[in-house]
Amino acid sequence: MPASQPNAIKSRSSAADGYDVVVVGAGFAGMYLLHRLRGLGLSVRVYEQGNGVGGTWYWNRYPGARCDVESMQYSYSFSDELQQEWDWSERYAPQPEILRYANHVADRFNLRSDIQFDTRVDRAVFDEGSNTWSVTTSDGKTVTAQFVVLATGCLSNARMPDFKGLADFKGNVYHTGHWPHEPVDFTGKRVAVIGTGSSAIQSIPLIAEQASQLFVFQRTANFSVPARNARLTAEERQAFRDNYPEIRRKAREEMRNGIFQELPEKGALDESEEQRRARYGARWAKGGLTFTATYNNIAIDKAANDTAADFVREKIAEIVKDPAVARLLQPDNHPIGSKRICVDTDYYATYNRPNVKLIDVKANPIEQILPHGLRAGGEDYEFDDLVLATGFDAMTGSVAKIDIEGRAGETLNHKWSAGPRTYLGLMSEGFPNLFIITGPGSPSVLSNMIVSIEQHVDWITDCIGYMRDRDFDCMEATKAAEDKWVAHVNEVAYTTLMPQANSWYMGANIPGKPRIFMPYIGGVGVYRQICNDVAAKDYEGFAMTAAPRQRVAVSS
Ligand code: NA7
Repeated sequence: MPASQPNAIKSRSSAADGYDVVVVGAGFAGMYLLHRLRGLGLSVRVYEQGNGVGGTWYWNRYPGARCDVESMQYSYSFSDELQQEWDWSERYAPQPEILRYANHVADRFNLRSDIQFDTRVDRAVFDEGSNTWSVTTSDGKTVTAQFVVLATGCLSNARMPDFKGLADFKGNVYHTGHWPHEPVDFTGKRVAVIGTGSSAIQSIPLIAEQASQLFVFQRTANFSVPARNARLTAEERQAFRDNYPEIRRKAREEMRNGIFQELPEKGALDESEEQRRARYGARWAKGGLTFTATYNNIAIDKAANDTAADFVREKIAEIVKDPAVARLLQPDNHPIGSKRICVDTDYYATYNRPNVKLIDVKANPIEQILPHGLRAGGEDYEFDDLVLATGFDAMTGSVAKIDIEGRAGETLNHKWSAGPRTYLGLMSEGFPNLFIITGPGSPSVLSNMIVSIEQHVDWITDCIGYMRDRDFDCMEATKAAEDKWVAHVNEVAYTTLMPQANSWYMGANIPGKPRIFMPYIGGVGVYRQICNDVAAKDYEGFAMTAAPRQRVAVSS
């Protein structure tokens, strides 16, 4: 993919008249999109509510925050110089390093001049007469743009639980997704963590090292596998760099989740108990997300899935000394992988520390937060600081915060009230010229996000270029194409075990949110091919029209 292109496309507008494109969010999606659209010669404004670039990696600064995709793969591929020159220090990059990388990219490609920080997009209204959007921001200004692209992220709307008494808690309250920018020191403090998802599992071992007492309030036990994180050697980095074209191609085209890895050839039940144990043992020793790729049917066959789940449950029993605590930590209500498995460093062993106590809040629900602790199951727990590792209103939460009004005054929130509806995850019928990056109905959170982001950005850029070349002003998903896609996304999801869990993929973590399996599970390779075919057939399933009117500004 070219890093930049000649200014061959007509830019309709300057800032005074409005922009060609408004982008919401300056995470990895917004940054790359800005770079590509500039390459087309378009005027672009990016609005970012944070004070810097990086999105997810700007906000999630909790102790131990780390990507669960290996750093050599969780990185942009669009610039070979960039991937050859950036030195990742560890197998799994820690959050500060990913944020440094995001800042490096912003500087290297000179992106900041078109990003307005500390500014939220509050409202976007489509004008059917001019085929443009009016975008209102938190600084009270309104600009117009032909296109709006939501690069708002899938895990960016932190969910504050509505515990009774939370506002009266006297100590510090931290949400993992809104962590302070200054270091937080728990030394000598009594700390409570609510939640045992990925953020909790990464932070608990580090908080436990500092705190005098740590209470972990667990509602649902999660499967976690060791990261086996380590420093990357120069040879390991070079092995990737030498083979990047092939590794990236395979990740995009051949791997369902966009992560280059060894693919399993067999099903779990095709081997003997002994062979299975050896294979699971080898994957456990290697560490990382690919544990669930030990066999090719773990995601679809419950009996196969049980063999992997049992292996992890046995490991938990081996690591955790107190059998009652081990039992509580053993997940028992969902197939392994139907919630994103966690990747940890010393998570289960942390429960062997004398200063760590696990409390089951499924059996004994949290009744209220007290000024100096909380009450659960009739028992009071006293602590100084409270960490909410309670997750996100995932995939749709950040979109829903923007008041988006499409054709005939219809709002996106109203249209999506029974669950998100998109064509290819890219557009929703009734909302012309509005693109979503890694939206519901695309592989997004089931994949290496950067692989999916690059694919969406490239597709959208090509599409806008196509429209400009042909003087199309307006593009919209058709209802028929959208209905068919929604049915397909749903149908594929139900061929797997994924919908069996009360996961954030299903919207199940947010009270009242419709239960729809939101991401597309067909795999990034299949999905890419579908998107390419649609484009090759002149954007089949999208209606494109030209409006007979004067262009306000034309630049070469
Ligand atoms: P997750 O995975 O959504 O985890 C949130 C955790 O918080 C989970 O254990 C929840 O239990 C728990 N939770 C939420 N609300 C409550 C209440 N009211 N009471 C008790 N426990 C509660 O979010 P993370 O930030 O850890 O990870 C998100 C993704 O980021 C992760 O999947 C990776 O892809 C990276 P529940 O399971 O709902 O019973």
